Amino acid sequence: MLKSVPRTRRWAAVLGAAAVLAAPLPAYAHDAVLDSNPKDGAVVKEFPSEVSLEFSGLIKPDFNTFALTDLGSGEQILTGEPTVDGQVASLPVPENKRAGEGKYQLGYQITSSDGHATRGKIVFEVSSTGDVTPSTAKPEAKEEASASKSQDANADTEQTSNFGLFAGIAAAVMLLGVLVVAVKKRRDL
Ligand SMILES: [Cu+2]
Repeated sequence: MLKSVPRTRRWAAVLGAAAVLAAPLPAYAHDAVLDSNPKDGAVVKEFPSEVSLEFSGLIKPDFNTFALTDLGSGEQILTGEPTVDGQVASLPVPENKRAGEGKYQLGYQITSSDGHATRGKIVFEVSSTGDVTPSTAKPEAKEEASASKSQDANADTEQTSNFGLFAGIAAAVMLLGVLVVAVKKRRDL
């Protein structure tokens, strides 16, 4: 297959393979929620005046949304674009939006440091019985990659980029084969 290919083109392929292999691999680890206020699963006495999420990477400033939902009624209390400060995104809750006792969900979609949309939610409860801060509860961070399992329509971003990654690896492997053939041919000369 390579016999008809001019030598210079063969070496161009080899250089291409080297470039692909030398290129830094994209980060696999997407940003996750490290901490939040309120914490996921927490029971608080009063509705927080501000909700915030701390992510594992620097949040990109665009396309970030928070949504507070009353899980009892299903009603959305508040949506808005959070203020981003490094790894922390926060949204103030106006006094007239601070609801009473009940269970609430803070849903989020942020653009994580690798440029992918990251969605997820935390839940908390407002109850006069007192504060309970879960010690082991981890915020639920749902990356697009895992969301694809649940056939979520919005999971396209991650799948597309993963496909690009696999296509890149496949191309690198193919070009590596070209490199091996080229080296073998040289040795045979
Ligand atoms: Cu990602």
